[in-house]
Amino acid sequence: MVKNYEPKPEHKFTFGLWTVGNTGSDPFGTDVRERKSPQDLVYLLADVGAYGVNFHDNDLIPIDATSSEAKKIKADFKKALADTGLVAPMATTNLFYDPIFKDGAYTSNSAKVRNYAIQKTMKAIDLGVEMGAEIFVFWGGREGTETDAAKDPVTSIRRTREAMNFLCEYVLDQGYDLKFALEAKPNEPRGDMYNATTGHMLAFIETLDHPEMVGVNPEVAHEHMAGLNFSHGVAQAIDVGKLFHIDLNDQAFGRYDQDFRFGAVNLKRAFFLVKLLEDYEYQGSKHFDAHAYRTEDYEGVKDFARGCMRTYLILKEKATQFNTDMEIQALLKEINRDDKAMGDVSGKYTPEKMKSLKDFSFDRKAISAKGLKYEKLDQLTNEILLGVR
Ligand code: GCO
Ligand code: MN
Ligand code: MN
Repeated sequence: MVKNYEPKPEHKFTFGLWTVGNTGSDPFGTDVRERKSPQDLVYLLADVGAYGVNFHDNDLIPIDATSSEAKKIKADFKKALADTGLVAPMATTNLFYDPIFKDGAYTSNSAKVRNYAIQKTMKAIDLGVEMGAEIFVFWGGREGTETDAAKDPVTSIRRTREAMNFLCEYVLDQGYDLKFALEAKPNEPRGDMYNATTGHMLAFIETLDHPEMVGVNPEVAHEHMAGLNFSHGVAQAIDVGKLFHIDLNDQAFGRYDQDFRFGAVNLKRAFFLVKLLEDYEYQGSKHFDAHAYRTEDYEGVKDFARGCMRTYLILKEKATQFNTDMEIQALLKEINRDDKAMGDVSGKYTPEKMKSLKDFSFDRKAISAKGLKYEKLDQLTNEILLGVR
């Protein structure tokens, strides 16, 4: 049987202009691929079967473009979307590239820089909405420090809150149907960045004036850079209904920001992530925020993009296999078996339950003597992934 892992619109696979448009430069070397226009990147994405394309304001319109240049670029981009049927579900602001943001945007010590950043974001929101975006991502690439002598961290958090509150009101005032998704990263390019993980972001969101408008955009590489289990952060976001968007890629722990193809480094972690997203029927875009190796030409960029989507779909199939494997399911059932004796003592607090729990006699030794069969469960998982089951 020839398996079909063709990406389809319902999978909602998206790429940023900056991902397939990455020219392979790094701090040690210049471009290895020629720069392509936004519309050419849309055609490339259509060619590999993607559903949508995301962009920073300046991926589409250079920061110094005149209004007539901007008009032409927008028309060309819209034509490419119409020609290909691709959508542009997410947009964002570049608040890190231009030297004005060398010490941050919303957290800069300069009131002019902070307000320029808010102005730039409002314009980026207008542009995103014009192209059809429903999600607006905030990644504060320069919001942090190299030395904490420079900024008071509490003030920085308060400044970020002030900016987010202002921008939420802006969206409401314009009557836009747009939600915000905050993306955490622990470091790079700054020495340390504020709200460093998805967990920090989730806590911060609850302090905003309109928390209902704001969720998270967790990224695999960013939590791996922090040495964390990505699926656990995503689970926390799912649990509180805040997984508005996701950045899929891969990254070895303890390395620089690698932005590898999804599943390129740690297939098992990728598997548990896909399984989590599928088990909980995540409905948002699956955005691949990654780029091809520097060794590649544009054929290699297409291999990279196809590989991201194909790996996701293969792992999705493996998740179904895991969920229907009789031996695995029997083990899981046994592990999670209801314990009738606990019915009267657990659940929501009542004085009666509390009393029965306090009086209950637990056979500690018998409970701990039982093996849990996780070795077997994990080996069966590996065998599914290795394709021998
Ligand atoms: C990074 C980030 C960015 C953001 C992008 C959208 O590590 O550079 O992941 O790629 O996702 O700026 O906000
Ligand atoms: Mn990243
Ligand atoms: Mn990202």
